[in-house]
Amino acid sequence: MKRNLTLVLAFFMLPLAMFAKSYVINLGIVTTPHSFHYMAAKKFKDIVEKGSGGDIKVNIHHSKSVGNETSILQQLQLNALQMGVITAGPIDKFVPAIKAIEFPFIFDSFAKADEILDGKIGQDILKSFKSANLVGYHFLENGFRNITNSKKPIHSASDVKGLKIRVMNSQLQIDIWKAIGANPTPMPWPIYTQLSQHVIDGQENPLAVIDQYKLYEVQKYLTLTRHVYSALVFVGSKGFYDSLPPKYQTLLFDAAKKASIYERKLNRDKANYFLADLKKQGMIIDEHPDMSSFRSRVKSLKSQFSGVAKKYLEEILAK
Ligand code: EAX
Repeated sequence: MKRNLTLVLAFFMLPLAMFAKSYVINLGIVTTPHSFHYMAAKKFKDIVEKGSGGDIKVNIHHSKSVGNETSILQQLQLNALQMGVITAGPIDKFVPAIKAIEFPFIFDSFAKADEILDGKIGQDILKSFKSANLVGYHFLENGFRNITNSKKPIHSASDVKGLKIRVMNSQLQIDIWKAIGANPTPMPWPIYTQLSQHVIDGQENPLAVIDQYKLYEVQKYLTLTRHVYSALVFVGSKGFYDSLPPKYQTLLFDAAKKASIYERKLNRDKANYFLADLKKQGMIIDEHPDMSSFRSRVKSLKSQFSGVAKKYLEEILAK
């Protein structure tokens, strides 16, 4: 009798299982599988595929295979891609509020960055992504940005004068390096070739990125300016998010949070390694630049802020 009941139940349950809706997330990043961006995406993939019992499949498209970060954001708006791990810089054209956390020298430690990004200000900025038809799931970490160049040692801001410095596709980043005295050129990542061909003299990125992309082969000088705390964001398509049942909406937020916390730890645990490796690779490193010369040249940029970006920046500076 019991066996018959089991067979009857299996008969009716099987078709239901066959009709369980499945979803595909195409996730775009511009960096290689050696990057922290990729490691975060892989952790996200593992959590989502396991948590959905296989109903959701995540495909990671790395190494700029689906376009640069600005293009990935445009595709997310159209639900042509469903997720991305994107650097905060290029996001500011879509979500102006995020400029507030890209301002120079507002964070002097990882703890301070976490306090703001995981606190009310950061969460409110993430919520504002929906007005750009995007979902801001969670902040993760690129790291503190430092300047490199192939021409000369940079100790103070005056040494930057006239250098062609590549910056991210962000008006704020252009303005920062103009104020410091450089000749900034916005350019999508990656940029190794342009550096090797001396189309540009220098660039600025966290130590992990400088090391992982072997920029020490084409950049002789590194100055530890730590001028901007560079956040990454798990960004999603709002159209895709809205198509999901609530249980999977929750799963994506939970997976993005766990993957972000995992990636921040990876990045921070290796911070000393990257500096040591860059020294070993022969870079000439100024570990104690004249930071007041840099700070004094960028503080007036606050006057360019308006709207919510200004509101959040003032709140951060008041903390
Ligand atoms: O890792 O475009 C950039 O400079 C960003 O830092 C990107 O995340 C490279």
